[in-house]
Amino acid sequence: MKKPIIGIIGLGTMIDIGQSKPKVTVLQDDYIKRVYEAGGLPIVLTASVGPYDDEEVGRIVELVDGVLLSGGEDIHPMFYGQEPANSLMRVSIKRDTFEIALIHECIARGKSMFGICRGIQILNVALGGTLYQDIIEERGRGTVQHMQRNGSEDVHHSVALDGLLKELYRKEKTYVNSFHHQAVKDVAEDLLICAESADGIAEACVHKKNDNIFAVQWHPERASIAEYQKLFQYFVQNCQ
Ligand SMILES: [Mn+2]
Repeated sequence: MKKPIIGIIGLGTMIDIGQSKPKVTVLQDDYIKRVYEAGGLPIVLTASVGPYDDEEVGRIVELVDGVLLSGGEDIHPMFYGQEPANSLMRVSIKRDTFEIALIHECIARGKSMFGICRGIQILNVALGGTLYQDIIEERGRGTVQHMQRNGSEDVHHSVALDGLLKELYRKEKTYVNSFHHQAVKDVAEDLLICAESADGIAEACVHKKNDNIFAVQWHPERASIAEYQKLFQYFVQNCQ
């Protein structure tokens, strides 16, 4: 069987290379490795140029068998009808624009998608949902800690599983790592929440009409945990 080609979105940033500080597109190797280990062929997509027009986005989606929506910057609240709050961190309007177009194009062409961290948030926003710009600011300090201080190989808070995630994991509760200060607030109509933290934050979702489109709020790419790799295997299988 031919290996599916998986487009993964890189992050636009500045890095130090010797004496210069060029703007580059970077992508953590963890995403690339996990996709390859699960049987996919990873390629990096970038929002450093553009905005791409509809035809260009269409050509990119034609080329890939699935898209991994990776983690990264905050999402600009203009895309869900809000003004930026003081707690908002670095954003990339170019990347938001590209990913929203990509999500609609993937849905139109029946391509698989897997969202991680920022990925669940952009999927929700693209489909009409809203976000907490900052969980602590909007929900208070009584919430679960979603920005863990220990390493990403360690799991941190529990999640109650339902639907797709309950089926994949064959249990009702598990522990995940957590590195986010934003989260899904109003869930888009087409999405179904399938994991939730103890404070009621949406931690995973699946598209109501296409279960080949799903996303998690944690970082399964950062640790070699069998449960985490199951998500990549499910995604890559969907892409075949
Ligand atoms: Mn969390």
